[in-house]
Amino acid sequence: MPVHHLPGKLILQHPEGPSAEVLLYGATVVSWKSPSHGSTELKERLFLSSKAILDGSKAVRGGIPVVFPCFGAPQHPDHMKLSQHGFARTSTWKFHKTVLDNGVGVSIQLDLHPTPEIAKVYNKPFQLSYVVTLAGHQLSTDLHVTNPAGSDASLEFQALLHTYLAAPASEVGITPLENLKFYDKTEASEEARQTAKVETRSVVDVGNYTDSVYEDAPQNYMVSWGSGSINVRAKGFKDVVVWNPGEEGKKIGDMEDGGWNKYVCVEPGHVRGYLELAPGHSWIGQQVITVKA
Ligand code: TA6
Repeated sequence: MPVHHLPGKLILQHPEGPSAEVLLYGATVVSWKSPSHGSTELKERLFLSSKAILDGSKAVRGGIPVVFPCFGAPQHPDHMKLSQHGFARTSTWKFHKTVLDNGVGVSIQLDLHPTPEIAKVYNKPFQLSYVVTLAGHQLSTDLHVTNPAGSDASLEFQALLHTYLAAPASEVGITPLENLKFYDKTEASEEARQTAKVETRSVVDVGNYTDSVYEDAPQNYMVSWGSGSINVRAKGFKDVVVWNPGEEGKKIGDMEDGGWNKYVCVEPGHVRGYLELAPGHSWIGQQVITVKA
């Protein structure tokens, strides 16, 4: 089960057919092909806009962008020079090693450490590692954040895996989010966007423009539609974001025509409040995506 090294990207190839493609740019997984159970037909499980810019000049519209150290527009004093969703998804990571290649799974590690480019917008010590693991019907992505031992202060950050799951948006239902507190970013006023709501639906759809930040979520989600279902399990990510722009997607320059009908973003993250690491300490946020049907 080899790992193919191509210019600027890695391809993980499973002997039974599944594959994943990871750009060094942003450590962005841009493709994951896996069969449904009982079938050998490989299906693309992630959405990647046909208008996505892949030359390293802009965050990728699709796949699994890595969001660090801030989610959304920066608010923390350490983050005020950053762009939306931070610098991890727009930095070039380095291949560190093949972690596992045993015929059952293949796993690679990419690293991101401070660079002169990052130092222009962020001056805190950090070390990131990202481990991508491909198995027969599963893809795992683990983000490791370390505040180096020599650092003289705590590291405060947010993190999220901005996963674009390929699915017919008009048919999708996400469970279990009922009774969770959430913040609705589609509200017109900042005050309304900061006012907690409670989810009353047993099955959440994205038939309309949806941008919901669920706090203290169960870290185990089912994303289902007519013919398919995907399980998303998280660890270390206490919140989850559900996003689909609907017709608002027409305003997104690198969104293909009608692209918003082809995905739902289910994004495990720690985005309400900040994680804090003392010098020498680490944190791991993990997402395991499994094809169920
Ligand atoms: O995760 C949802 C979200 O924060 C939305 O508000 C929308 O901005 C989306 O991320 C995409 O952000 P981007 O910076 O990639 O255009």
